[in-house]
Order: sequence, then C-alpha cells, then structure tokens
Amino acid sequence: MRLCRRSIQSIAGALRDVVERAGGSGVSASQGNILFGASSSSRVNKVQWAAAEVGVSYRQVEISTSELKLNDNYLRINSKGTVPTWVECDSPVPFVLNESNTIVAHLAMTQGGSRLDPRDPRLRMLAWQWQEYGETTLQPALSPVWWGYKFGSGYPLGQGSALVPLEPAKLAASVQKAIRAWAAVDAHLAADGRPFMLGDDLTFGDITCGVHANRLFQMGAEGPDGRFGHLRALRAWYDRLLARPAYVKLVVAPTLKV
Ligand SMILES: N[C@@H](CCC(=O)N[C@@H](CS)C(=O)NCC(=O)O)C(=O)O
Repeated sequence: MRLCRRSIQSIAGALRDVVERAGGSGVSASQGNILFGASSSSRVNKVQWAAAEVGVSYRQVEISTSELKLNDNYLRINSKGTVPTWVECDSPVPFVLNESNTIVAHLAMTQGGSRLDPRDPRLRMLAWQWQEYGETTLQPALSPVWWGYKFGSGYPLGQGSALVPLEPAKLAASVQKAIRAWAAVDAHLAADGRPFMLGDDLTFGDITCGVHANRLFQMGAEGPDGRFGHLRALRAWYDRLLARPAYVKLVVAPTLKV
C-alpha cells in the first residue's frame, strides 16, 4: 500500500501525539527511542539488557503496568496493555513494537551488527527457540517458586498482584517442575561445553533464559534450598553472565531491591 506524503505526515503526527500522551508530561516523541515499562519487570529488564549489549540508547517511561493499562493512549499503541513497549521515533511514522522477545530480537538484528545476532538464519532460529523456551516454559515454571520463596506467596497472585496464601505441597510440585525445566538448559549447555547458549558468544538466545536464571540464583547460590546445585553447567553460565556489567546493572540489581 502506498500512502501519499501528506497522509504519512498526519499519521506520524497523530501517533507521536498518542505516544507522548501515553508517556505523560515531558515525553517527547520527536526523536530517539522510548521504552515503556518499569525496571521491576523482568520482561522490561530483557530489553534494557539487550539494548545495553548492542549500544542503543532510549528514554524509559517508568509508569506502573497497572496505571498504563488504564491509559487509553497507551492502549492505542499497545492494545494488549502489557509492558514492555518499544517505540522508535526516528522512522517517518514512529515504529511501535511489543512482546519482549520480539523487541530483543529486533534490537539484535537491527542494531547489533554481529553483537547478539548470530546472523545465519538457522542460528537465529536457534536463538529464537531458546527465547521462546525462556518465556513459555522457564518463566511459568519459575514464577510460583520465585513468589513462594521470595515473598511467601502462593501463585498465581491475586487481584492487583496481591499476595495469596502459600500452599507448601503446590510449592514443592512447582520446584520439581522448575528443576525439570532448568535441567534442559543445563543439558544443552553441558553437551559440548559451550560458554553461551549458541556457542562462544552471547546472542539474543541467552537473554530471556538469562533473566530467569538470575531469579533462580537470587533464591540461593544453588537455587532455593540448594535444589538446583546439580545443574553445574547452568550455574557456570550464570557466573559468565555475572561478568557482564550490563547484566549486573540491568538484570541483577533490580531483583536485589525487591
Ligand atoms: N509475552 C509478553 C508478556 C507481557 C506481560 O505480560 N508483561 C507483564 C509485565 S512483566 C504485564 O504487562 N502484565 C500486566 C498484564 O498482563 O495485565 C511479553 O513478553 O512482552
């Protein structure tokens, strides 16, 4: 579809206006990148970490998710009402993207050169495979364990993220499930002694698993109650991530505050 210059300008202007209203006073959508979402969210941390690794700058709008979900302008740029949302204001029409894994892959592929992006289409899909595993398997397996050990709460949380009574039998079953989920990452890393998920270098395939590994080892050097201590390749990979300043600052530090 081709649009004439005048309609591109009006769409761009309207979208910039919506982005600015969603971000509140002082947010300019005239240039640069904007990240919507608070640093307390692990999915926002993924984007922060990836952006730092590839060296792309942005302004962060740290409005709570519960507030953003009630913000009609935010819902116009992300109808899911979730965080993170990434906006690139420098395109002719601002480019708006949600889904944390998609944003991370986008940054790797468009900003990273060979940093984070393995480039080869098959390797990219292997990176994507681990991103999906992080979001669809590790995150749900670990969340009940994280909320149980860190906050003494059952999971799922109640309305407005309220803590709910802990059921010890459910927590024990969740730990078992999490051990199985993490054992797959450990076996993959151990198979040929690879330092990172795809080989010798950090790629975007390390990002989501890496964010959740931090939560796991925040609950103890060998995971909660030392139950993950046998997953040695996993721990060694986490130690390698800890050697990266961007990981420590943007992924580890926010979880130390909670
Ligand atoms: N798959 C989405 C999930 C986004 C998501 O659920 N984010 C949470 C914060 S970490 C959120 O916005 N929760 C509020 C809600 O879903 O209502 C992604 O990775 O971006």
